Amino acid sequence: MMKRRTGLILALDETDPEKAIRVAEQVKEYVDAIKVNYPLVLSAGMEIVEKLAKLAPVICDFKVADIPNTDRLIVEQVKKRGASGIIVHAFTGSDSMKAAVDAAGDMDVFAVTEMSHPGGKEFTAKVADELAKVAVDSGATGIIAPATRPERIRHLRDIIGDDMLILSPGVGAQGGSAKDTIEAGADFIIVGRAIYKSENPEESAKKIVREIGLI
Ligand code: NUP
Repeated sequence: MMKRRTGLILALDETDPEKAIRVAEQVKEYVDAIKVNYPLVLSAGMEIVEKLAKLAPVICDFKVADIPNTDRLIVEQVKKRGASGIIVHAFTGSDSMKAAVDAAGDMDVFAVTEMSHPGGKEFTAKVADELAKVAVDSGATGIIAPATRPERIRHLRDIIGDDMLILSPGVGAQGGSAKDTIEAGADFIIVGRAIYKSENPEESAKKIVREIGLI
């Protein structure tokens, strides 16, 4: 299970591969992990995961959402590249979730519950409690829950208990606050644009880490 020091995870959605590496180097001492998503991988290729894994643990936010066999094949490929974690959708059901967790072995699996953007309320919020239960039953490491709605983090924490992790995106550009998110029970906050688009990513990361207040 990923270790918490600062409580900050960088969402590196920068699509210029050189700039992405530069930002990762600038902030590596302030983050517990670097999350990569399709924008960077589609621009830089999966080799970027291997490069970043030398700087910090890497979580692949591929929101895997398929039948069990395909989920398994995707997780195996991500694992081969040296990632420490992968994000999957729980709405595909317990068999797909279980296949992802089984294939992950010692790699962390995080299940998406309620999404952080306004549209997240239209569908995901309505079934988030059940999605969280699927995550628990499948043996996932944790869930993704919205920093834009701290009260929902509190509620989802009650469902999953204290043994699983909560990773919360939505701080900064989407309007959530680091402090409120941690106070609501998140273990880690995920921050993208507020760091990689800032004039001084290092200073911005440092400021957020201070606001989280763990170190
Ligand atoms: O519900 C979610 N909300 C969300 O923003 C689930 C996610 N995985 N994310 C991701 O977190 C999103 O795809 C992006 O990579 C990151 C947030 O980035 P930013 O809004 O801080 O720039």
